[in-house]
Amino acid sequence: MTGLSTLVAAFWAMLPSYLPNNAAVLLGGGPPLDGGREWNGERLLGDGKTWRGTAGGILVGTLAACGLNRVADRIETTTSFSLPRFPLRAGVALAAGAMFGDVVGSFLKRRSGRDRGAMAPGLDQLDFVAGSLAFARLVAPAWFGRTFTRPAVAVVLVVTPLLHVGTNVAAYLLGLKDEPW
Ligand code: CTP
Ligand code: MG
Ligand code: K
Repeated sequence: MTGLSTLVAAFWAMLPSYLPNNAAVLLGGGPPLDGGREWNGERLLGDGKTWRGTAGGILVGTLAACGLNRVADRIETTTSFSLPRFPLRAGVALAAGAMFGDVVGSFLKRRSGRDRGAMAPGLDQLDFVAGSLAFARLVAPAWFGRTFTRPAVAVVLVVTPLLHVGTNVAAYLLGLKDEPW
């Protein structure tokens, strides 16, 4: 595989992980996951993690995986790229893992005294990736091994923070998000 195909395949494999975060921003609101509960004087997760955003994110990521499978054939016949396909359990794992990683990130931010929306460089950009990869590896180990080779993981770790910063600045400029991170 050339460098470009590795990059494209790794990006494709991560789309069901990237989309839930953006979907949660658009669909979020309403009752928080933690029900307002506190731990040691700080919220357990905070008002930024809602049932609606989490469920919507998992649904959108899973549907994206199914949709990507449908267009992959056509892209492969018209380009030289070789794209991964998502077994249903892999799609669900990537989407749910992304939302889980993001929730763990918020949990850690609250424990370190950061209020909702506060920046946590590194954590903000990679918590959902860690969750996605961990869930996918657990639920679909053979598929994970084939899809996330070492070069693919390296691509993901470099490309994701850049994409995350880019999409969040865009969402902020569009007035969809309160902070540009
Ligand atoms: N969101 C949601 N449910 C989630 C994740 C996100 O409803 N599981 C929505 C919330 O409206 C949230 C917005 O998407 O405010 C932006 O997400 P994020 O930046 O992850 O949350 P923050 O508000 O920054 O909160 P935290 O400090 O806990 O990360
Ligand atoms: Mg945030
Ligand atoms: K976050």
